[in-house]
Amino acid sequence: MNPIRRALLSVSDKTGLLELAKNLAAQNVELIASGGTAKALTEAGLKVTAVETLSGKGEAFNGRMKTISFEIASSLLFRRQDENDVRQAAELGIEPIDLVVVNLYPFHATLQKQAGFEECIENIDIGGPTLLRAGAKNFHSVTVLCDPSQYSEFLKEFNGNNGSTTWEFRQKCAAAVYTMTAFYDMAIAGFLTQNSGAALRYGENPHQKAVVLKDPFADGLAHAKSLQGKEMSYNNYLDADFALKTLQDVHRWQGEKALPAAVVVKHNTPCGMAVAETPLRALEKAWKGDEKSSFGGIIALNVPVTEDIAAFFAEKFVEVILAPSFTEGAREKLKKNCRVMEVSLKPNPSMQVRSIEGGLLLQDADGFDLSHMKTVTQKQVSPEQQRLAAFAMLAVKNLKSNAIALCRQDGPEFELLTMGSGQTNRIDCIEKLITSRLADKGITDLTGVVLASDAFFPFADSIQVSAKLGVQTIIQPGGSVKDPEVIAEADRLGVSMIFTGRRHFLH
Ligand code: 93A
Repeated sequence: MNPIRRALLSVSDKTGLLELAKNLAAQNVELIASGGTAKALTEAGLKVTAVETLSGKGEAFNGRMKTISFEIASSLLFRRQDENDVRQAAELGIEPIDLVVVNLYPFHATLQKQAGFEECIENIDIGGPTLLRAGAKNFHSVTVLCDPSQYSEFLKEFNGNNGSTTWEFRQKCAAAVYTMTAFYDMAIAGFLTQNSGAALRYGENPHQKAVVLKDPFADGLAHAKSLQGKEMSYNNYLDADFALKTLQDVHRWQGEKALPAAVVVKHNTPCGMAVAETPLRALEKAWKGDEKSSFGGIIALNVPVTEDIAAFFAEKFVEVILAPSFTEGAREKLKKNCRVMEVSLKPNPSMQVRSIEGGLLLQDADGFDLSHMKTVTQKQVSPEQQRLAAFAMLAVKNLKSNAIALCRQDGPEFELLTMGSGQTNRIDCIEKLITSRLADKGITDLTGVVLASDAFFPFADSIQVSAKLGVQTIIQPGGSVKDPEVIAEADRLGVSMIFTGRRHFLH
């Protein structure tokens, strides 16, 4: 890239500004700046071009218009490597700007100090993001700095590359700009949603504020139609999300000839799940997955909810029912408070976002692929049992790690018998949760049952405990250094085992 010749500076936070500007000026870079920034630079004895020299107009509307102009945006946007753009820029009298140094009005700090509504609105920066986003789009030729913490690295680049920067640095800066404007806009969106009366009643607990931001580029639960009942709460959304995703997995696993399926979720945990010949049988079996917990649960069904199905809930308390549709009769029959939502069974390929302190984690959704299933033990697994094993794997995929699921089949019907999840080790999951839940339910015969684990067994002990319970078939991802030992133990105990090659941690 050519050396930086002209820089545009417009900063609210003036930290590090003078040192940066002095370094630029020392290399004969022209400094163009907006009102307050220009003042700070001039006072330090630096020569500055006022931004209005380029835009042709001074600040207006009490600062709402400072840098927004055809001329300035063009200086940032035209493609230096494109003959036509270069010719057009010359015709229009547009000179390139090679460096943008902007940081935004302190919207977050304004919110934090609990300023009034008008002050918050005035602190929505429009010109700053425009400059940054324009420069970032053209990172091929433009360097964009949106935070004082970037200045020292920039100066190293600038001084080490004859007054220029590397492509890698510019691309990294461009990504930082779009990250910053995304978070900036998210804060504004949260603020306005909260103020517009569209906020949730509260967050996870009554003292926490919360909103749902619907991704306009996706559909799915956040956009689902709420037909009746109380307003969806923050926790309802989280649980409903688990119920729907699990149901969508079951639906995919079933393929074209789908039987009725039902999922019961409690506290982010699918504790009941069944496929049966009638919706009522599916519901009954799913409900009995963990009868103690199903009370107050979230239900997802893959069939239209009719009056018959609604009657199932007459004596039961459930928070939310999700289904592709509901008949009028069913809606009348369901309790008034029960939240009723129409959802699609088609999974949404949107990005998964989780928050950590000071940031977000983004990842693709966890896809379900059992094409690499293979039996690794001497004892083989029949095709029928393989189908049950796949069902068990999809159950465990939707449980919080470490997770174990036990599933059984009765002809065309499948159900989650019991599960253990959210444990810090796998052996406790089987020894404590699974064992006590089986005892609770009075189940002693596990013939035909498949045990699924979301991740590999690091030791053979889980195999021993499972076999002691009577488990004869296991499905797990495999991939442990101890796999040979685990397989040998399964062989010794006459247990059959399938490896899938795909782990399903859920944290
Ligand atoms: O109100 S604005 O959105 N309108 C603008 O045209 C504009 N251009 C830059 N705010 C604008 N800015 C922001 O002003 C910058 O992002 C920066 O935060 C601040 C710098 O103003 P000054 O140089 O007058 O101190």
